[in-house]
Amino acid sequence: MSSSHAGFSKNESVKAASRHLRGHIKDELAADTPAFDEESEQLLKFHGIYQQDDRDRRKEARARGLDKHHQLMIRTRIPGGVVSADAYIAHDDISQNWANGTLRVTTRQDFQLHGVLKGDIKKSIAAINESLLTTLGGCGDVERNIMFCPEPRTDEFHEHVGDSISRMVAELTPRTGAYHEIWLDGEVVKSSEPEVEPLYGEQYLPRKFKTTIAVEGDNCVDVYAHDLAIVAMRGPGDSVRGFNVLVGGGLGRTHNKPETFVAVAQPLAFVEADQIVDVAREVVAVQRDYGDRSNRRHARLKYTIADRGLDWFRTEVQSRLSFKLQPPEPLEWKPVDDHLGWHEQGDGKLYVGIYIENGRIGDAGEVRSRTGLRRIVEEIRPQVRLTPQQNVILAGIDPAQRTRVEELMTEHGIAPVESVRRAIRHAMACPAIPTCGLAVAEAERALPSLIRQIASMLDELGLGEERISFRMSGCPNGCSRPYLGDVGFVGTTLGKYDVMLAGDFDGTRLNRVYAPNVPIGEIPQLLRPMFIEFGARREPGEGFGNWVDRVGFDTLHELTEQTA
Ligand code: SRM
Ligand code: SF4
Repeated sequence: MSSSHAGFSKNESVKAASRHLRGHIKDELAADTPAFDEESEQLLKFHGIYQQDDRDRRKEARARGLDKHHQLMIRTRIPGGVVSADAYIAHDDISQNWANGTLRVTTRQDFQLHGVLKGDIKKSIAAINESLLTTLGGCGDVERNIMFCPEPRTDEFHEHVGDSISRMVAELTPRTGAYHEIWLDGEVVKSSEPEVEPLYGEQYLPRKFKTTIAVEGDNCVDVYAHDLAIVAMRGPGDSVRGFNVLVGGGLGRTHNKPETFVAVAQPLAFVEADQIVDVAREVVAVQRDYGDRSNRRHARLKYTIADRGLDWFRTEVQSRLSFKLQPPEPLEWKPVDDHLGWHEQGDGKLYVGIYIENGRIGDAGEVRSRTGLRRIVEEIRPQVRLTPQQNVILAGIDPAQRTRVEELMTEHGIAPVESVRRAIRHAMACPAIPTCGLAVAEAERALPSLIRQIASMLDELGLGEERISFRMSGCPNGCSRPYLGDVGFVGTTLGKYDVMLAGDFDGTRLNRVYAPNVPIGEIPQLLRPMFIEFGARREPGEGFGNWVDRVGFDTLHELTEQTA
């Protein structure tokens, strides 16, 4: 392992000295202070906890000579986004009792709870664990939540893939007694045998690592954004023929730092159905051994592969396996399915995908999705599934219960997807201000108004039924995957966004900056002439991003100047 090299970033020594993620979190937790120190802040991430402050209250605090309003964000790691009714209710309770009254569905199918105070963190984590979920590995330099297409299916194919995912989760979850000791009052391990962390060692990974699993043909999990992307291929009947494996995707970048860049995952290999867990482990292990531990901005797998080459990477992974990697197969994608609305799930039951604006389950004005979902989950007890588009699926509903679910939705202002305008349905924004410390612009609070203006404009131009994706991030880190949509809005400073175009709805191609630093108020008028030209000139069935990519930015500039 490269852990003996000099020139490590500071985080590396914090991890190495942490005794498998213990540090002094336990002592700090017991101390009567509003916040954790810097070292604990880094280690807490591995436990699924981020120390934040309420940015809306910074000014007021400064004016009154007070410290920041410290609070914590908890991220529960939810493989494939599958949540039992009990776990849903537990999270809803925490959101009411100890967090800010909302539950946030993330772009990686997790729940986030914001605004938890230090004094309430331990009971919150305990309640999550009692509901049989964990926050361990929600953040930090380890394998993050493993995503999977959330469509509820009970066939053999899904069962087989589900089993591979469970084994992968077990293999890639950090092994440490620290989590139980700190949060669940587990016994302190005092054995004379040292605790062994077989995969991550003492220093864990150089950086976060993200894995997703798609079902052949459906890219609803945004395969190309991932360090490791796995595509399950169908065989005869309901069998799994094997998996295509892609590596080295990642969307984070930093303004004015050209050494940081966005990259799409590239095809690595095809492997047999029973080989995927070994491949996943060894891909992670190669990144553990060769990833850059001196510069955290250059530490994701995409940089290891850019520096050393994909062929080198394949050879290195191959050398650790007892079977032969086969050449990757070409992939074909059907139009992405967001799995919203009512559907049969193949076992006589129904599921309904419910649109949640920017993943924020809360009670605001007419829309009371928090109370509404809570009542449905308590009464009907469906399984809940969180989608990569920040929405919620309720599964396993008896056809006889459909009317009741619809009644409760209406009563709480939860719109059926058919009445959600397309532009709104296909939009996503990251949390940004006030909770995210890295935000330079608004996102979740700015998009609702902008997207309604855009939706009205599209209606007016007869394009209201078009599937166009709009994704907004409050900084270039790209948490709402803005670089993989038809249109990306990437915050550059308060009130301004790079407008990115020429991606596609199915997330197979990166978009590019069309207009930098556009004030948010000017975005509708920037887009309007493009939509007019798109409506007039596109080929039948051609999507907006594909059309922009085909005509090119130069022609688009000329056309829009004429139209404007
Ligand atoms: Fe993210 C950091 C929110 C998905 C790239 N992300 C953050 C933090 C934790 C800010 C921080 O480090 O202090 C944000 C917390 C905000 C808040 O107040 O809640 C944050 N990221 C999110 C979520 C909640 C956005 C959302 O709208 O749902 C998503 C949580 C996912 C989860 O459940 O695990 C989220 N983040 C993503 C994605 C999309 C994905 O993974 O599919 C990306 C781009 C893909 C990638 O990783 O390359 C992403 N987040 C980042 C980065 C840039 C990483 C890089 O390689 O440069 C950071 C900053 C960092 O790590 O230093 C970041
Ligand atoms: Fe924060 Fe930037 Fe991620 Fe948005 S994209 S949540 S602003 S880190």
